[in-house]
Amino acid sequence: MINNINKIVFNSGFKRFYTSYDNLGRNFLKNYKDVKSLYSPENIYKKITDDNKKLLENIKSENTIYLSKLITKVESTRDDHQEQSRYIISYLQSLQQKEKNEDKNKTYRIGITGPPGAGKSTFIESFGKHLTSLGNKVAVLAIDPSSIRTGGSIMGDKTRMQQLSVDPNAYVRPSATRGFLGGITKGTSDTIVLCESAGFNIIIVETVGVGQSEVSIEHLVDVFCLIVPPANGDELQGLKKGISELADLVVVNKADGDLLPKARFTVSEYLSAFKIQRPKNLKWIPRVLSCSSVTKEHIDNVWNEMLNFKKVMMETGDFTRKRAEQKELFMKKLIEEELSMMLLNNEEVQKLIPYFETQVRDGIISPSLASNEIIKTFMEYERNKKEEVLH
Ligand SMILES: Nc1nc2c(ncn2[C@@H]2O[C@H](COP(=O)(O)OP(=O)(O)OP(=O)(O)O)[C@@H](O)[C@H]2O)c(=O)[nH]1
Ligand SMILES: [Mg+2]
Repeated sequence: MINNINKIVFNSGFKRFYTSYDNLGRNFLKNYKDVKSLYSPENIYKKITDDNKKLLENIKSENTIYLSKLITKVESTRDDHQEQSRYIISYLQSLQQKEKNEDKNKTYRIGITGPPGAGKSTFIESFGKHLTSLGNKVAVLAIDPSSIRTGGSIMGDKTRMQQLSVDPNAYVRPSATRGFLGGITKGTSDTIVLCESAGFNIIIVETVGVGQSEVSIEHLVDVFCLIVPPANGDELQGLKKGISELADLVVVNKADGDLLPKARFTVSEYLSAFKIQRPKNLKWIPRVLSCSSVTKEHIDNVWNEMLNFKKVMMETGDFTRKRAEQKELFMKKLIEEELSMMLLNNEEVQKLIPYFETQVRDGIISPSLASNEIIKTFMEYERNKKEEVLH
């Protein structure tokens, strides 16, 4: 009898088996060791619906409508879309992994961030055109945290990247961030995989450097480039704080006309700041460059320095290691995020939260005791649900 209660149905989406609570992890591994091909591309492919398979077959097509439809799917919050997205991305990633074994790291993911108005979009327009003129295929993912509030910036970006938008070797995809935590990164990470599978070898991700967004974008790209406008002493203090520590490359934009002396001053300020700062990577001291996105002067230098960075990272093995670590970290982040979503959306938990909030506010219960009680209730609920399946 006790045994029976302890038994649960384990449903991985691929296979169902019965096990006991005590041996859940161990039995999972034992079962899966025998079935090595369980997560093979072929098996994952079987889980993809015919409609989505059709989109996948055409993902490399000149017409980016198929790519766009797939991106819309991974950005969707609908459960069935999310489930399909997981299979689609996993399938594409395993294909990429296979290809990479033959020809290592064909793609380059570039993160562009910087304060509002620094000229990021204008820079990407000129930089992107430069890259396509060299024979690259460039995808630009513009993430705009302000778009939800203002509703207008996305259109602004489209007009700012007018030439790139119509370049047959470029794909510009503005996307609004979603309200919930990490909504940006999950969709963006999947979108990067989709764009690469569609044949784009350079992926540029633009974010505005405010709040947390630049931190998470750092976890999605190979090189992190900070774009700043020319600034004087006081303005610089604000600019240098925080994200310059993450930058592999600082580009002082708008180095043209009257702004040229101010741009030179800004470059020297950043250079001296990096001299006293402990580098993020011992093999690479962040470079500081200047350019003009309007006159296009020195745009090529920025690209050459990025290639230089890639070369150094490939030689040290950091390039591949970083991508592997990013994926692992991402899995952990998703666990945290999805677990807390499940918990907060649980109807029983929802009944408890206002009660505990009041108790905590009034100092009757400590935050840690309250949070523990809530989690315990949630786990109890989940356990009972599993047992119901058995009876
Ligand atoms: N003189 C000069 N102006 C520039 C340059 N690059 C951008 N600008 C101007 O700076 C303003 C802001 O440019 P954007 O490209 O929209 O800047 P952004 O960083 O993308 O702005 P947000 O997306 O709103 O954060 C525009 O008026 C541009 O014309 C440059 O190289 N030189
Ligand atoms: Mg912009």
